[in-house]
Order: sequence, then C-alpha cells, then structure tokens
Amino acid sequence: MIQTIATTPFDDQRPGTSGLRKKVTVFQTPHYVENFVQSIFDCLEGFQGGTLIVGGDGRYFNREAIQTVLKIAAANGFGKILVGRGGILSTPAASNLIRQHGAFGGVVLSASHNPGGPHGDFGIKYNVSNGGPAPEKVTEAIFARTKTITEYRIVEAPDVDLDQLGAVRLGPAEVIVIDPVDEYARLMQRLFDFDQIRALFQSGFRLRFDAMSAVTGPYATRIFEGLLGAPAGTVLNGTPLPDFGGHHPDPNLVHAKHLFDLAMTPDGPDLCAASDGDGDRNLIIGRGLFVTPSDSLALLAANAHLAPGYAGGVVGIARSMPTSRAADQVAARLKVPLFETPTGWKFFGNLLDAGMATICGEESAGTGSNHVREKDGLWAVLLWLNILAARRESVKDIVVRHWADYGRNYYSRHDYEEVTSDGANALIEALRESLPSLKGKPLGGLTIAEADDFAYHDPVDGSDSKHQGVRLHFEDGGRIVYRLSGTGTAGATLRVYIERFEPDPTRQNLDTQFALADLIALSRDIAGIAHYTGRDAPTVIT
Ligand code: VG1
Ligand code: CO
Repeated sequence: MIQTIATTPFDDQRPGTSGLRKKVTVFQTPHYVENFVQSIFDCLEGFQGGTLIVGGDGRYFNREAIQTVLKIAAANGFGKILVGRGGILSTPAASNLIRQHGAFGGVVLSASHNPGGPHGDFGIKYNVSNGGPAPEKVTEAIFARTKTITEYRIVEAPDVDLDQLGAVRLGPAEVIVIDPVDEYARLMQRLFDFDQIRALFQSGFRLRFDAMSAVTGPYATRIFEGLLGAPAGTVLNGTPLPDFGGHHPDPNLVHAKHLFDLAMTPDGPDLCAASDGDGDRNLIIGRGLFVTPSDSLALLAANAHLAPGYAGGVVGIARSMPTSRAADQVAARLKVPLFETPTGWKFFGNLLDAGMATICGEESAGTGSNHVREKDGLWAVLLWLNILAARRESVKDIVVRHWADYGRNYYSRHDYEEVTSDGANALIEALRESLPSLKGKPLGGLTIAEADDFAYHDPVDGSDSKHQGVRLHFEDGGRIVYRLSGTGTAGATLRVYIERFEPDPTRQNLDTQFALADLIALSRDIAGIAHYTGRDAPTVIT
C-alpha cells in the first residue's frame, strides 16, 4: 500500500521569506510537490505516530496538493493528520491547531498575499511544533535535501473526502477532517471581551470586513456576524474561491482601494478592514483615516491591556527591522524591551516562546501576539474592536491622540515590482559597497548618521542572520531601508522603506508622501534606482 517512487531533484526549491512559492504551473510539474514534501519530512526526526496539521487558503491547486501531502505524510509515519474541511485553514488557525493538539508540526498550503488561479501562485510552508514557521536552519536543511532527493514514499489510496467531517483511515494513518473555524473562534473568545464588542455593534457601530474571496470568509462570518451579532452584510466576499474572484488578495491601498474609498465617505462605516489570501494580514481603515500598519502595531501595543487576554500588560514588543519605529516609543513608555528582527514571522517565534515579547508586527500589514506563532489578521481586527468598544472613541481620534502623545512616524513603502533580478542584485550590491563612504555624507541638506547592512543575532538561540537589508539613518531621525522581497515568483521586487519622525502635533497632519518627499527623492538618487531597474517610479506605494 505504501509505494516508494524514484525521483530526481529540482534545483529551485529554496523556501523564501515564508515558505516555497512558485507559479501554480511549476507546482504542477510531476513530482514537484512530492519532492518538496518528502524533503520536509526527511529533515525532521521523531514524528513517528505523531500528529500533523494540514490546510490551506483554498486557492487553485489547494485540494490537489493537500491530497498529496496527506498521502506522503501517512506513508512517512505520521499517526494522525488533522485537515480543515474543504482543505481550508487560515495560517493563524493552523498555527493554533498545532499548539492546541500538541502536533509535531503542520503543512500550510498558501502563497498568502500573492495572486491565485491557474496562472497565479501557490506555496507550501512547514510549521514546527510551536505553531510557527520553520526557522532558517530547518528551511535551509529542507532546501539542501531537495537537491539530493532520490525517492519519496506515498500511500496508494483513493483521495480523502475533504468535505466530510470525521475520521478516515489513510494507509497506516488516521485522517480527521475538522471544522476549520471552531477552535480558532474559541481562542478569540478567550482573548477578547465579546460581550463588550457585541454591545458596540448594538450601539450602531458599523464594520465592513472584506475577506477578499479568500480564506477568512468563514472565520469572519462566524465571528462577526454570528458570535458578535454584527448585521448580515458586514462581511464582504465571504466565500473562499480558487481564483479569489479574480482579485489580488493583498489588502493594501492598491488592491483594497474600494475599502479605502468607502472609509473616506462621510457616512462610511466606522471601521473598514480586510485580510489577505491566508488570513494572516490585516488592513485597518477608520472613517476618514487609513492606519499605517506600523502605527497599528504601536497603537495595539499601547492599548492591548484593554482586552482581557492582555490585561496583565505586554512584556515586550518585537517588530521587523523595516517596520517604523512608532512601536519603539510605546515600548519605551511601557518600559519593556523592543526587539528588531529581520523581515518574516519566523524570527518572532523564539522571542514569543521565551516569553520575551507579547505583541509583534511588520510594516507589511502583519500584527500578532503570543496567542499563536503567526501573524493574525482577524485577531488584529478583533483587538481593534475591543479597544474601540472599551474607549468608545473613533479610530481617527485614537490615532491622532496617539500621535500627539508619542509623536508621529511618517512612513511609506515603495515597491518596484518585477524588475530584473540582475538589476536588483546589482543595486543592493552597489549600496553595500558604498556603505563606508555614505556615513557622514551630506545629501541635499540631510546627513547620513549611520549606514549598515542589517544583521540579526537571535538572543534566544544565538543564531545569526546577515544581509537583511541596507539601512541609512539620517541625523534628523529619518531612515531609508532597502531590501529585496523573498516572496515573489517573477523577477525581483525592490522594497524601499522611508520614515521620518515628527514630534510636533501641528505638523502631524500632512499627506505622507508630501511629508516624506525629500527622503523619497533621496532614496531614488542614493541607490540609483532608475539606473539599475529602469524604473522612474514605484509600482505600489503603501
Ligand atoms: C513579505 C513582507 C513580510 C512578510 C512576508 C510574508 O515578504 O515584506 O513582512 O512577512 O511577505 O507575508 P517579502 O520578503 O516579500 O518582503 V505573507 O502574508 O506572504 O505570509
Ligand atoms: Co499572508
């Protein structure tokens, strides 16, 4: 019943910022999924008879890939495999299940905020027993294995019926199809004051949550419209579709522009929110004000104590390096440590496990806490709702008061998407080489105080991660960061992160691009962006 199949390696199976991501057509290559999944299991030890969690964001190829994962996992000796009904599990829900069931790990099928459909992207990510993405040493071992693999083991059996709840046998293993929402909803009920939020909705508060035809639909409908009593129609695009309805499941100001426009209308909803393909990102727009993810992190950390799950306060805050330093001000006020990590949620896991941080966040619309080991889109919306229910002020008032109190970090990210890899690599290389000469250099009225290539020393396991982004710190507190995306599937994407601190409340009301105009112009000059990429302007501004 268990077959051993001979195979030959692929040379392009290196996991990036968040798992292996490729075009669907690449994953459809014979043995491609099998090789990668077998390589994951070849790098793990001690899982015989153990539990594995499997689920994905419902995108095109999700069901096919899940059948393969189930059969390979069963053949490799997992005793029990839990899979979300219909193959659905949001990334944070998968993380929660790993933890709740003491599972050995989990396989999450998702390309997250990348587009889906037959010509879109697909992805596979392995999460370890703490519920978080495998750390770099594991992903590098998996990559090494993919280059030498010669065979994989697979159970020869009919496909598992993913739509039927309950247990079935798959070769030597037991597969249990579970409701994808139940345990996640219970976790949210433990963290937040649902009675208080229900009262907020009863008072006439209006939320619009766009699930973007991706994985959060069933979760949002059950929690907002079901458990919290928000009116029907609160959740938009609530049914997961294989092609996300033809939309781009990245909840940013470009792809969720309709929500922004809705929130800017005078009688618009009090809060507009959205999540991405796999449910780990969040977009927060109050009536009349978009909340920059970096500000959202700072605000959530400053107000978390208003929710029951965080009533004891936060022990530390962690943010990825390119994320604005708004959270640093909050950490200083709270007298708790602030950790600066490389981009990607896998770097928060150790800090959370060691009890060194409670709230974590990234500028890319990712916020989360020690409740799971992934960022969590619905969690962020619920924490906002709990804060709004407790303070009974508008989103805009809360943000403006926060700026007046802590100062405002004007912040923007400029992405140059699908440029050539050669050009992008040459740009970063040239920046690295110019670092020694950049320090102290006056540029258009500004002076660079520090210039480096960010390296991270993990305070828990002592590991080092180098070349995580070029940072330019200016004497007036401004900052420009350059790095290349690790999640794209075509060419390269250059990300430029621009930030300036403004303590004066009378000057905190400017348009962000205007407030940052001098640094934006400098960011293009210093790096020679037009020269290396052939682009005069970014493709996406967030
Ligand atoms: C991007 C973001 C990063 C995020 C990652 C995964 O990575 O910048 O902050 O953790 O996506 O998010 P990169 O390497 O492309 O900049 V998701 O929602 O794809 O799990
Ligand atoms: Co995501």
